[in-house]
Amino acid sequence: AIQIEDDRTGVTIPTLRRALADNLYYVLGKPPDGATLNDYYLALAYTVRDRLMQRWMASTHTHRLPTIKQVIYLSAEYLPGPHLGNNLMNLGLYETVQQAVAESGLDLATLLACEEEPGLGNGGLGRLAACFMDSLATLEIPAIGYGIRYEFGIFDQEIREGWQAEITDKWLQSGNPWEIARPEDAVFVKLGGHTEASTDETGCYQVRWIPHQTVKGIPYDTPIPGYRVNTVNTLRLWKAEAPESFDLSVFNHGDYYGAVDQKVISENLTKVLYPNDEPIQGKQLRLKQQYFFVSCALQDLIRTHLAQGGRLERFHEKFAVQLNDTHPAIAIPELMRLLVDDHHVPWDLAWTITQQTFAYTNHTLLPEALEVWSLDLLGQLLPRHLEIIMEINRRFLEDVRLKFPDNGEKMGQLSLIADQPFRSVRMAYLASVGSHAINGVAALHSQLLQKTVLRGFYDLWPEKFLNITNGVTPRRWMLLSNPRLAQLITRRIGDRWIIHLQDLRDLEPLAEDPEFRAAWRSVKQANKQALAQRILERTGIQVNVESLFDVQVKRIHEYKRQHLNVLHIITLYNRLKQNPSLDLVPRTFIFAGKAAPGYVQAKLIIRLITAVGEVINRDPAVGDRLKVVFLPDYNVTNGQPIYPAADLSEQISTAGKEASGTGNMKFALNGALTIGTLDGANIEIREAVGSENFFHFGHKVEELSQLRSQGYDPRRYCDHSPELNRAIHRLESGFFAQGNRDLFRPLVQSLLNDDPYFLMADYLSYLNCQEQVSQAFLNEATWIRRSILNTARMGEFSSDRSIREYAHQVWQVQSVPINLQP
Ligand code: 26Q
Repeated sequence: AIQIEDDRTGVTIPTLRRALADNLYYVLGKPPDGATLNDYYLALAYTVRDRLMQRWMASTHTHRLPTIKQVIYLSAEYLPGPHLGNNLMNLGLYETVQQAVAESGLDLATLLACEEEPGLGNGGLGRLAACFMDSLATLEIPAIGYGIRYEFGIFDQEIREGWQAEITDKWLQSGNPWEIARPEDAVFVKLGGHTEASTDETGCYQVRWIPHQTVKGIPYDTPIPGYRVNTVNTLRLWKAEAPESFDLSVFNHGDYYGAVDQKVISENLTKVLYPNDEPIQGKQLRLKQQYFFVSCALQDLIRTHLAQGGRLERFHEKFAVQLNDTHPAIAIPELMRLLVDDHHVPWDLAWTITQQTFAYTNHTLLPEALEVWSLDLLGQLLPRHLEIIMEINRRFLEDVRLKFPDNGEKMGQLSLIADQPFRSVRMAYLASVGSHAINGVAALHSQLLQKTVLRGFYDLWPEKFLNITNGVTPRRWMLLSNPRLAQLITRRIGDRWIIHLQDLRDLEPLAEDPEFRAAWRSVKQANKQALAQRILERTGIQVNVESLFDVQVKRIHEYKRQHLNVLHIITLYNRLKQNPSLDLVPRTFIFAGKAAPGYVQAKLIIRLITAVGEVINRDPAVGDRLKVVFLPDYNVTNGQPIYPAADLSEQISTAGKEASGTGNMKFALNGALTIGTLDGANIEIREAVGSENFFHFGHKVEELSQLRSQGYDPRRYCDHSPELNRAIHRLESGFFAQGNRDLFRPLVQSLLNDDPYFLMADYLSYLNCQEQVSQAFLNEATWIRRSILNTARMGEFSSDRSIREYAHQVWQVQSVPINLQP
């Protein structure tokens, strides 16, 4: 056995201080006096990483054993947030390190602030992947997350003259202490070219794929430790590089500059994350990214499985592979190709293995957000996969025909290939036929999935379908981001809630305790104070901490209806202008979120929020009764102080459009009350916390389809509501745009002419509901009571619960405690 240096594992304050100084000197090559704050951050990160290493290696070793089933999460996006604070917390070293660092003359909070978060995702889906990785490790479930190591993650957002400006994200610029490159585990991925069929010596039909290009995938591993357990799982992200020998000599015979060009082209593959939270049509590079990481992952799995003496017939007994939406769905034909072409497994057996291996999670019903790839593009980039998809489809449609012999329409409806507007592969259908389980992410969403997008598949295989409602990790979203509340709770009910969130129930009786309510209020006020400070620093706006903090933070999207929130604000402002002495409950409206760079209407919504803020915030007649804040650059880091400070959570999407939402859970867990539509997980949150502790409004899904079928006319609502009319008129008049009547015209026109997201139809209900919110806020004791009850009843929205459901109902995997002294 190796004698492990105490300096790498010890956790006493003197040892930690020595380790910090050693890492600074020997890893970073800096003397204490010549070191920057970032150097100290890096040295501390290495010190913490050292303390994960033994557990990480023991976990990796144990998880490879052939008898142990492992979860493989395939996701094009991950938003883990900064690692240092989280890893300190999970290791149980937060306080000790805080003190050690202080004794070395440093401040932990300052060092934590140095970390650039990996913004390797757009929003909910990427953050969900990160919460799931945390819960998998905490539940001691063997897991690997595979993804893409984008050199540039989601852009940083600045607000310039009220508009969003995008700045490239350079998260790797000052070094990433959390990853370890494993060039020895590189794999090669083929692209383009053509296929050749032949019959081999034994008379076996064989297909060879002769690629146009090959790229090399280099894995970078990041440890994902569970909370206070030995399990440390791996997030393995792939970077594309040019394979030196191949392209540089063989294919480019002496063309040195051409060879360097090839290198640049290869390395572009993982250069940048697409900053859209819905698909962009026909981008070849995006398909390359998807195929690249999926092929790297599957080759990695097959190689380690075979190296462990595993047999390919048993692949699905060793690995349960989860597809995070259709982004990795090309994994289905890729596994078929690897099994059939490279490992000579017969088609039928390969198909059984494939179906038993994969499960698919759908995250959207929006028709414009369902991924399709044109046959042209697929055929150019992945000629063999196109053949395999056609063969999967041929066999599938033959089964359909036998099952519904007299129903010719069925085949066209279920075909993996769409004909309109161009011949393309419907990736959700491919994911569905290739998987043994298909789930939506909230109860309503799963129901609608079965009734709409995947109806035909539900009719065929109802047993494949299930719901698994999303959850969030209470470690990052309570313990780490809301330490004041966490401490108050732990003092009263102990600390088991951190891993058994249902224990929060024990807070229920305390909602009646005036002393506890006062303590709860103090925590909220301190959190509001802290957020107010950040608002001042980042925007220069002074907010009233006694006002109701009314918060909407999420990607900017028409279906999420940030502009409905704005219509409410304008209405309150109009009332104030009409009656300056109006007794209005003071509110601070806080927005944050990024708009896709090419989504013009979303960017205009940001401009609308800042414009309304510019007028209202400096109107002396308003005073500190209304403030409107747009906090720039919403991400995990900047989100953490927001949830604990919210009084009211805005979850106001058009019913049927938000698959689940997860921000809604973070707010309610931290004691905010929700104003929300009956959409996504809002419905389950309302059931859990009690309808008397949740403000719901708006049309339901069925009511909206009725409105639609009756010929929806948004202008009617304007005619019937003077306040709505006045709010729209304010917008039209250029009042918030220095008289420029053109600026917000596109928004106004959309609302009056189509209003595809039914803002006009829900306006009145929203306004009335907001009035009830204001009245409720006036009664402090009952508001706090409701706040406590929200937290107390949110236990089921832990991602631990979601992962337990996946483990039992989809993956058939067990916990594997890691023994450090074997
Ligand atoms: C696909 C192809 C090409 C370019 C971009 C994309 C792409 C990228 C990201 C498509 C979709 C996304 C992200 C979707 C997303 O975040 N969905 C959210 O998932 C959450 C977790 O389940 C839900 O809570 C949200 O309701 C859902 O909107």
